[in-house]
Amino acid sequence: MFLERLDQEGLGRFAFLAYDQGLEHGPEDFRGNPESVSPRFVLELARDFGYTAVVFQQGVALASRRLCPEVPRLIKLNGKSGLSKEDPYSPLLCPVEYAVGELDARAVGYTLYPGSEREPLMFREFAQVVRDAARFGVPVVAWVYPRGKAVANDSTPEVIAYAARIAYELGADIAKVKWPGDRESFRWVCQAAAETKVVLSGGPTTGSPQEFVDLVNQVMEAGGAGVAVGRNVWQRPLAEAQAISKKIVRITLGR
Ligand code: FBP
Repeated sequence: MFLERLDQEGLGRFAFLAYDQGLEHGPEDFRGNPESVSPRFVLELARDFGYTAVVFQQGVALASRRLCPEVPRLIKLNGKSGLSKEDPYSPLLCPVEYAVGELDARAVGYTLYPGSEREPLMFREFAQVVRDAARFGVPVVAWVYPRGKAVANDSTPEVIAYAARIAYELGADIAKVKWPGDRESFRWVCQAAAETKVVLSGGPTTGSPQEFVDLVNQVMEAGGAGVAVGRNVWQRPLAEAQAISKKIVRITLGR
């Protein structure tokens, strides 16, 4: 519901620039391109190339509220560091009401780890997020990453299709999932998600920018609704980040 808050042209396609890795992975992710330590780097790319939205945690959103205010913000409501090795739980840190009212969220996001021992907690929190988002009129993006001791392999086509279906069953507007290995598997992932749109989660930076561009092409050919990409853009130096952004936005949004 309310996808028009993000997608005023009604394209049904999305290009998100994810920038929550400082919390999830730590600052090592920024080391190769120190300019990316500041959210200014991604905000200017999003503004100049027309990404659908940037993805920020509450703190980054607050600190950068006066930078490029015209760039839509997708506020990540839960999060965790990468330091714990337990079965993952990513707690709700920011209520939908605060994200919309104070941070001007055009959409909200939440990471689910199906298969984790703490799955029930996250499912309950997420179900509440879906209801709150409907009340405040914003769409919900679910990061769905099956993970934990019970999940032997999180990248099989079956597991990723299950992830996409979970997003649909719980009421997400958009599911963000990992690459299942090939285009035909991704097609099934998109079908399994029924009305929920499916976007690709970028993953670690590929050797060449073209490798990632090829992946984005396959996603769109398979019926995907776009990408939510981070490192494959902002781990590259500015000129390369600009060049790949131009291609990503052209392939996904057609502009
Ligand atoms: P990338 O494109 O950099 O992979 O970002 C996508 C993303 O989902 C981020 O939003 C998140 O911080 C990160 O990946 C989580 O990655 P993981 O938990 O798989 O290490």
